[in-house]
Order: sequence, then structure tokens, then C-alpha cells
Amino acid sequence: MRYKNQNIAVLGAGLSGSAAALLLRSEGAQVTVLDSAEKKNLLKSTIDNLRAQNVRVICGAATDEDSSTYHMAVLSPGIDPACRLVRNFSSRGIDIIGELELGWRFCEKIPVIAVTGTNGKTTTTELLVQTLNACGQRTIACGNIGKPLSEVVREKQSFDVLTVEVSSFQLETIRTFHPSVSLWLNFAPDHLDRYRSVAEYRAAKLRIFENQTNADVAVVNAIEKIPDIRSRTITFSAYANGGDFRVSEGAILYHDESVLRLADTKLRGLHNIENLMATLAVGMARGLSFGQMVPPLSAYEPRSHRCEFVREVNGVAYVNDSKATNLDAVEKALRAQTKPVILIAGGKDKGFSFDPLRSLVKEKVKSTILIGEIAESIKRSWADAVESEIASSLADAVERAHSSAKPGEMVLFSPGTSSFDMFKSYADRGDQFRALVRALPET
Ligand code: UMA
Repeated sequence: MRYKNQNIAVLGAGLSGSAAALLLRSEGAQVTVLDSAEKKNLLKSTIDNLRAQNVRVICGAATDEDSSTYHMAVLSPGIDPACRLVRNFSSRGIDIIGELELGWRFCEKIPVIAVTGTNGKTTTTELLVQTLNACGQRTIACGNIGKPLSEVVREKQSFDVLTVEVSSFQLETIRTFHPSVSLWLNFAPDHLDRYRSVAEYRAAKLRIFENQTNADVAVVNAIEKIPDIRSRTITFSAYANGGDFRVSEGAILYHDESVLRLADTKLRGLHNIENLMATLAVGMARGLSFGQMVPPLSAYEPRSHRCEFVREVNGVAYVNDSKATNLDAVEKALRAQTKPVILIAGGKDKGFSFDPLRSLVKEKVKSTILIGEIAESIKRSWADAVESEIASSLADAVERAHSSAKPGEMVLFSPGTSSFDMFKSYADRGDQFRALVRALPET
């Protein structure tokens, strides 16, 4: 009960903040949750639950006036450390850690696998959980994937290892977080509405290796230039030879041994081959044999919103890739296509330009339909590559695609940025796209 009777502030009343607050309460701390949103915009059930556990909740403008004395503050990942709410704490010299760091401090002796990367984190975390559990190593998917680590440790279930998806936002505020296996899937520019530069975003992610020692393992994409790290590395790449895992003639090879035939899995695309390689490498680091891992890897069904085939209408295939929240993901989706593409893209302006996709768009895309606050900017970026039109809503975009697409073409919804200007989340956005496509008439 290391935080017993300590006065602790938790910043943010979302999933992470609520989990941190309840964990700290269960340890006997006096907890105050502060959230900049007005009470009417917060989930009533969350606030009621916190108050029922004797957690003090302050929200809206009152958060800026709070001047109580705290031993420590715990920060939710979505809150920018440079924002006013956090500065009110840092300027008073209050020690601030992130929710991931808090959860880690309660992991006791359970080892952690930490999965990071700009794209593929969720698929790989799920592949790992399915594989480890099938091979008798009890684990759970947690962290950025949705269930905060603080919630898992409070529940005190028995696990052999925890599989934690970690974002740059979470890694930014670690101190002692120490995975025994870290996984660096890939890296591409993202989140430039939070970071001042791509280098700053990368530096936050690289902290995944910070506390590892030579007794630990880092599974790393072979084409990434990772600075010197202490852990033993296992490398993989579907795009280049030279890694421990590579692809050849429809199979994943470990050195020269064929370990998984791609036709036996339900995943497609080079990016997914890398997710499979990374899973095999982490499993190997956990002592599993390739033979043990093949059946669960072959059984894995891809998740919704990731190049998900929705339906064919009048000979036109409609694909929902709403999870593509950065350019790298759109690039991977486009490269996997063989038919002429009508691309629906756009959403929140996250501070980066769509220029880098110009030549690929010219090669693969017949026309684009753009939505959201970044639509005009994308149109300018691709002006000399493709015909673009701006739609007033997602429904309007689907309608326009339906009117213009010809048999043998495909409509790909791969937004390239986040959804928060128009939707609750990428899943809400993808669900709405799917519903609109399902409602399209055949002619
Ligand atoms: N808030 C403030 N002040 C601010 C900003 C936000 O008080 O300046 C409050 C909001 O009013 C809200 C709360 O903070 O009530 C939200 O906190 P949060 O944004 O950290 O969201 P959580 O619900 O705690 O969810 C977080 C992760 N969200 C983010 O990192 C943005 C979830 O990842 C994660 O699943 C969850 O913790 C459990 O660990 C989501 C995500 O979008 C999926 N992650 C990004 C990504 O994958 O690209 C990094």
C-alpha cells in the first residue's frame, strides 16, 4: 500500500484516468480526478462510479483554480503535457507520471510484452494474445488497445505475461516501465498536432527500450535505424532481406527455415506479413516453438476497419479502412490494391501534409472524394496527380462514389487521418461507412 493516505491527482476522466483513480483508491490513496471538460460532456456513469468510490471529481473551468496540495499527479495519455491543466501541476513542482507508469508499478513480478509502432499495433497485440493463450501462456491485451494497464493490475487476475499495446503518448511519461520483450513494428510520421516534429514523436516512442537490459529482448523491424540499445535484438522485414525473419516464395523464413506458409493464414498484405513475423519473434523470445504457434496464427481473423471488404455493388468492391489514421496506413492500403481505386479520404487536420502520397495516388487512384476539415488541403496536395472533389459528409462521399464508380473498380475508404472532427472514433466512422454502403441500391 505504497500510496496509502497520499493525496493524488488524476488528470482526465476517460478510460485511463478512471482506471488510475480506482487503482489508487484500492491502495488507500485520497484521489481527486480533474477533467477540463464540462460535467455535461463527461460520462455520467463514470463520474457516478468514481464518486461512489469516494473519489473527488472536479471538472470544467474549476480545474484551473484547483490549488490543493498533492503528493503526485497521474496523467491520461490523451492530455498534452503542455496544456494548461497540466502546467497548473508542473509549475507547482508536483511529480507527474503517466497512467502506464502507474500500472507498471503494480505489475509486481509479471513480465510485460510492450508493442509499439505507428501501424499494426492492435493487430499484432491480438495475434500475440491469441497465440500465447493457445500455447498455454496466460495473457491479456491491454494498454492503448482499450483496457488500461491500471485496470488489469487492480483486477489481480493470474497471468504469466501481460501484452501491452503502448502509444507514444503513454511512453512519453514513463520512468521505470521495463518490458522484458519490446516490439518496434514500424515508424511513420503521425500525431503532429501533439508533437513539434517527427523527431519528437520518434523520441517518445523510442523510450520503449529505455529501461531494458541485456537480459531482455527487443524485436525490431530490420529496416528501422534504432539507436544502440542494451537488449538482445531479433529483427524482421517483409520488404528487405537481412533480418532474422524474412519472406520468400509465399512463406515466412526464420534464417533459412520455413516457419509459416502465408496461404495458411487469413491475413493479406506485406504489412500483415510483418505483423505475423513480429508475433513469431516475440513468441520465440517467450520460449515457444514455431510449430506451436502456427495453428493460432492461422486461425486469426482480421479485425473490422482494416481493409475490411464490405460489399460489392454493381461490380464495384467497397472496402472500409477507417483505421487508417495516418499516411503510412493509406500507403499500405493503396499498395495492396490491384483495381483502379476511388479513394475517400480526409478528416481531422493533424498537422501533416498529404504531399508524400502524391506519386502513389497518381499511380493507383482514379479519383478522390475528400471529407472533413483537411479536405481542401489534400485537394491542393494532389492537384496535379488526380481529380478530386469535396463532399459535405461521409454520406455525400459514398453517394458520389456510387454514382461515379464503374464495374471492376473499387471504392476504398482510407481516411489518412483521425476522425474526431466528424465522428466519435475511427470505429464509429467505419461503422457509419459500412452502414451507408450496405444501404446502397443495386441497379
Ligand atoms: N482531457 C482533459 N484535458 C485535455 C484533454 C483531455 O481533461 O486537455 C480529458 C477529456 O475531457 C477526457 C479525458 O481527458 O475526459 C480523455 O483522456 P484520454 O484522451 O487519455 O482518453 P482515455 O479515454 O483515457 O483513452 C486513453 C487512450 N486515448 C488516447 O491516447 C488519446 C486510448 O487510446 C486507450 O485505449 C485508453 O487510454 C486505455 O489505455 C486510443 C487512441 O486514440 C485508442 N490512442 C492513440 C492512437 O492509437 O493513435 C494514441
